[in-house]
Amino acid sequence: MLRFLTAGESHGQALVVTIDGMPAALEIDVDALNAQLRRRQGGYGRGRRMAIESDHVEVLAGIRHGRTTGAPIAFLIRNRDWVNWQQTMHVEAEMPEGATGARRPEVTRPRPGHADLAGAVKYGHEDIRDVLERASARETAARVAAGSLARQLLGRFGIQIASHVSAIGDVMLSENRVVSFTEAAAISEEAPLRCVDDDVQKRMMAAIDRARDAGDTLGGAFEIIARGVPVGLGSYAQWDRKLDGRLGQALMCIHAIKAVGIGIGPEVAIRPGSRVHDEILPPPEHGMPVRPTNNAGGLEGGVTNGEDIRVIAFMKPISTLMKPLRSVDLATMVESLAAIERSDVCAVPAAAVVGEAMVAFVLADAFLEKFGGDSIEEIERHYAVTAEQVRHRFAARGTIARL
Ligand code: EPS
Repeated sequence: MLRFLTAGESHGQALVVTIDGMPAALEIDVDALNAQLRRRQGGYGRGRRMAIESDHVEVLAGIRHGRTTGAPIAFLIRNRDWVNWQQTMHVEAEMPEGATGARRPEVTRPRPGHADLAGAVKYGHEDIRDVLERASARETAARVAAGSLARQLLGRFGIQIASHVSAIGDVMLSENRVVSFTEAAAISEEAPLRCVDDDVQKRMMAAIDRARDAGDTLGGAFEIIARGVPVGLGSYAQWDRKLDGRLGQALMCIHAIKAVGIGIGPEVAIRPGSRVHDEILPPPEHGMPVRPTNNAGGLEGGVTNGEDIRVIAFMKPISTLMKPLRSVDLATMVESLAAIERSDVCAVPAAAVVGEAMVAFVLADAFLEKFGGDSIEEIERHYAVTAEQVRHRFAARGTIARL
């Protein structure tokens, strides 16, 4: 239903993103969208690039008089850093007159963990810059723009998304600490790592400082929580319609994410069934049965069950190390230290914002599948009919139970 494609190099002129499938007549708040881009730029442990950029979208298509038209939407996010890179990144075959910045040497020593080696071999590049420019996590700015649009569609129907950082390296929230949506949503944007526990956050920052001093990097984990998601998105009926699988893909494809869990995630493998499955209890009055726990993370059989969606993603440490690992210079095939590119020490809080955007996009896609229409008005009608159907079903059962 919804699709997006991005283009752009980390140090090229700009990132572009095209979003197809957004219904007509959705009011768009461009400031709110830019606020999401700003959130992505933050977090303790980021490098100098984020001091250069001030990401914001220029709307090129698909929005008129503040509302979507139903046509594809296109955004442009300029790279301010472009002025420093024109001599290295120019599009023209020959360096154009007046190109600014510095002419940087070719990158020939692949960084372990990055796409450098596999990408250079796959595409036949001598200069690894042709790989790293596109493999860079800079691209996630474009995803946040697309996801934030999806988020505004979801918001129209009362679905909200928040996240929190639960681990940086081996510093983490205690295992049984369940963070509610309200707690995650209340985290101040000023919180350096967007962790709900101040003491843990201080220890996380100290761990980042230690990694920086050692020329090393750190990964971590973050959780995304979506509230207000109606029952019945996704389906158990076919593999590619299972929403947990679709969310897994959407998070796994974020740069540096190596594992994803739904609900209590890998913990399900350890606990007995009696401590994994969420019991189903009669509602106090009428309506859907209630669930005293949400270990399933709002998904059973690949279908939303009306509880909060909870997904956790695990990020590896960034692969540019200031104290580089061993590599091979592909120009000479001699062992040498990996290349050093300007980079972050830790980008987990930024990845969490990207995670929110990707989850928003997948949920909006599934939402349109179930309640779809070409305009907001049409979708509202479909949504209202389904909500009434669910209400009616349980109201009727409640009556029978009382008899
Ligand atoms: C990023 C921009 C990049 C990096 C980072 C994410 O900018 P630069 O390469 O100019 O410093 O800060 O990307 C990586 C860590 C990576 O390995 O690609 C951004 O906009 O988020």
